[in-house]
Amino acid sequence: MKTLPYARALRAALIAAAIGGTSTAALADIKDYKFELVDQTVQAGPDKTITVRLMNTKTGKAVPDAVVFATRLDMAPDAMQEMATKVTPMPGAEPGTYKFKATFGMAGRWQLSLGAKVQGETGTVENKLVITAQK
Ligand SMILES: [Cu+2]
Repeated sequence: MKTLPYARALRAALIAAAIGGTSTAALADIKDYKFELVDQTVQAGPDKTITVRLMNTKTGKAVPDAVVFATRLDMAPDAMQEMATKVTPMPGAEPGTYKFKATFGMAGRWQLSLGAKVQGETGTVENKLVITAQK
């Protein structure tokens, strides 16, 4: 009697593996997605808007409805990784683009670390983009 639940669990696992294998083969890879900046530069100062676009590099199309999160914005490109600023998501972006608000306290290069979960894809898109804040 002890073997029955085990057999059932094993069969369920095999079916899940078969389904999982089929669906991943049919879908794009998470590496086929990347972020790009809509504008490469911002003005230095408080409450500036950053707009990024999430692209599917295989189709060349922007990807709407992804769960996008900014994990960090700092001045690592100008050797000031300890100079970090808060990044706040903002609504109202066009489909496939994602907006954030941040204070750029200093002119120079800022690195934005982004992550995204794409519907129907396993894994996380992770990119770092460099934005130049101008005086
Ligand atoms: Cu700085």
